[in-house]
This record gives sequence, structure tokens and C-alpha cells, in this order.
Amino acid sequence: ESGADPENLKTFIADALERSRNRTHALTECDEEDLLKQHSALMSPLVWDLAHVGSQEELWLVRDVGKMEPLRCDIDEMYDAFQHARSARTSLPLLSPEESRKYLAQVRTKTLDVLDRTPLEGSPLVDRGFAFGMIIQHEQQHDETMLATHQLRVGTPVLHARTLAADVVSTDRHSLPKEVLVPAGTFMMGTSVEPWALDNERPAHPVDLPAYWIDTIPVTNGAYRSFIDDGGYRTPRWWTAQGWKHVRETGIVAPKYWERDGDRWVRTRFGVVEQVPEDEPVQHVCWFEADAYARWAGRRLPTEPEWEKAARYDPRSDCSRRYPWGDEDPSPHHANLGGSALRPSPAGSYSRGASPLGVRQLIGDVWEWVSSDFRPYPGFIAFPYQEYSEVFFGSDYKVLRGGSWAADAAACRGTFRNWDYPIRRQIFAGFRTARDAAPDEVR
Ligand code: AVJ
Ligand code: FE
Repeated sequence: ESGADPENLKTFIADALERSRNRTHALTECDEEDLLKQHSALMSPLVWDLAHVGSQEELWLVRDVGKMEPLRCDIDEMYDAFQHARSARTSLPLLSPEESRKYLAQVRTKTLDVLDRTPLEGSPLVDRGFAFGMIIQHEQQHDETMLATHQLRVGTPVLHARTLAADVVSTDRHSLPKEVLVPAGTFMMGTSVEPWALDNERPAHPVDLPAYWIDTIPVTNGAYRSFIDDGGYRTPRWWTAQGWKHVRETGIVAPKYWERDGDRWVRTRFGVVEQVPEDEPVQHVCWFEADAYARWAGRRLPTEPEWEKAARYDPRSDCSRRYPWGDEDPSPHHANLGGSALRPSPAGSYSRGASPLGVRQLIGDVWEWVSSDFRPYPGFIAFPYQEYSEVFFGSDYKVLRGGSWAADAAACRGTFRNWDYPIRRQIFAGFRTARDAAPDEVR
């Protein structure tokens, strides 16, 4: 991640470990009852996520990298995500919030000792701090999951939003071109060099694409409302067969959290009711809704390679970048990340985060559904464990790209791949649309 100097890298890792831990504590600074409760059958109780991040850190950094004696073998099974469904975790004899915090602190003391004495080279697990980066990303991913649990929670607000800097928020989205032409040709997808890239992002491989158009900005609440107002949820021809079945079975008529209030739509955001903002990227739609909207609009979802080429390909250098704006790590001027905004920024914001072709908000704000199933890249090797990605490959999961406002910069980059079932709506997911370029549109 940072520089070649090993001492700098260790400082960078220690800082990132501390930042993720501060975030975890801030998200679990609520009443016992809120921590122990099942806020939704889709989610773990917050206290499970809390101890689980410690358990993964103990497994990988203390035991595997550090070769130290286990702290708590007795809880391994309880915090193994594959052993118990999320909806069954409140009935386990979980560590209390106090015990969990104490456990996290004990693990962390050992982790910092391991970091101090381990050379960050010599094996794929530790080269350039990979295992530490993996655990930092893991904790940040659970912090985003905990935010989704907070959004499902009913009651007096416990989280408070930071306001976005005025200079990143744009009000000129109507003056931007609606879509951008991505020229035909080969680009390098994925990475073989990004130190903390996870197994599913590897290896780099060439992908050739015909020319296509992609939306400059994510689909907004206002645009999505036109689909609703046009009877989108009552018109089977916009939906795939599975999607239409899902609409009929669940009775969904709008994104999750939207409610009718006369002729307006309102939504509850982390316990606060507000009117649905027209200019904000739509969130809490499932893949079926995103796919149906795109068909209604006479368009389609981008494929995963199309999304990544729009985000990383620089036509001037003919190379793929780490991020749309270049190779620098994200700053608050580039993208809305980190979780403290509690919302996406208005569509069209972040001119400094635009890609070389002018596509905006590819990183941060909302995860973007793409049309593709979650599958391995050619040459994929599961590392360091099959349960991170490999067991999820196949046609059950759809890919999401780019990270949301709730994702941290450590767990988000141009190559990062997320995935979920096509019916899931509690995640901070939206989308943008694309279309094939007609022969006469290609220069
Ligand atoms: C990559 C977000 C789908 O939350 O299920 C957390 C990340 N893996 N613990 C998930 C993960 C193991 C994963 N996603
Ligand atoms: Fe996990």
C-alpha cells in the first residue's frame, strides 16, 4: 500500500488497524439491548460482528502469521460465519459486549507484537503486509455490514452524520453529458500487483470489448421515481422471469425504506424521516430492480468488464489505473467513502474523482450492480482460504463494484469485487446503466 520502506509500511498498517478499530467501537457504542438484538433476520446481532472481527484477527494474524498460542479456541466455532446462519446467532452463548471488547483488545495487543517482529516479505501471506491488509479490510467490511444493521434498526437515532465538504458536492449534474462513449479495444482487467488485492481480483488479464456507452452518473432517486410512476413495478415486460416472480411474491413497489406520504415519497435514514432526495443516487434496490429499470429506460446494466474499463482505463496511456482519478489513494476530494456521511452525495459530485473519460462517482457513494455473475478470473487461485471467494463463485451471486459511502478506502479500489444475491436490498447498492454503441456512433 504505502512506499517501499518497510518501517513506513508497518506504520501505515498500525494506523489502518487503529482506524478500523475506532470505527468498530463507534458502531457498537450503543445500549446492550441494541447490541444483542436481532434487528433483522438478514443480519447478525451487532455483538456477533464485534467479536467476529477479533476472532478472524486472532486466527490469521496471531495464530497463523505470529505462530502464537491461541487466546480462545473455545469460541472459534461460534464466530465461524459458515457454522451458523445470521438469523440463528442470537441464540448462541455469545461473548457479552464487555467480554467482546476485552477480547478484541487482547488480540490487538498480540497483533501489534506480531507486526513489530514479522518481516513483511518471504511468503505470499506476509509479503507487503498482505495478511494485515486482509484483516483490516475484513474489519472494514464488517463495519459496513454493521451500518446496514443500524439502518434496519428501529428507534431513536444513535448515529450522527458528518456533513460533506461543500467543494465536492456538485449542483451541475444537468450540465454533464448523460453518457460517455468508451472506445472499443483491449484493457487489462484485475491486478497482479496491487499488494492488498484479494484473491478474486487476481490475476490481471486482457479483456477485449466492443465500444459502449455508460452513464456519467449513477441513477438518481428522481430518475428511479419516473420508473415507479410509469408503472414499472406493475409491468412484467421490464423484468426477467425470476425478477417478476420476486416482485409478485414480495409485493415490492419501491426501493427498500421508501414509504408513500400522500404524493411524496419519504424514507427513514438511520432513524430520521426525510423526503427522498431527487438528486441522490438511488440505494437499497436489488439486482432485479436495477435490471428492470435499465430495460424500461431502453438500456441495460453494464457488464463487470465494462464497469471496470470505465473506471480504470486511460486512453492516453493505454493502461489501467488503480482508481478512476489515477494511482493515488482516495482522499475526501475524490470520493465519498468511510461511512461517516451516512448517505451518498448528490449525483454529479466529485469532479476530481472522474475517470479519464469523464465518468463520475464510480468509487464511493453506492455499490453498483453489474449484469455479471460472480465468477473467477482466468488463472484464479484461492488465497489464503477458499471461503473468502471461491465457495461463492457461480450463478447464485451478482457482482457489485465501486464501493459505497459506507465502505472504507482500505476496502475499495478499481479492482475490488463485491457480490450478493440478486434479491438483496439492505446493502448500500444502486447502479448505473449502459448500452451498446451503434456502428455510426463509433469514431
Ligand atoms: C465480500 C462483503 C460479500 O460480508 O459476506 C466478511 C465480506 N467475508 N467476512 C461478506 C466478508 C468474510 C463478504 N462480502
Ligand atoms: Fe467475516
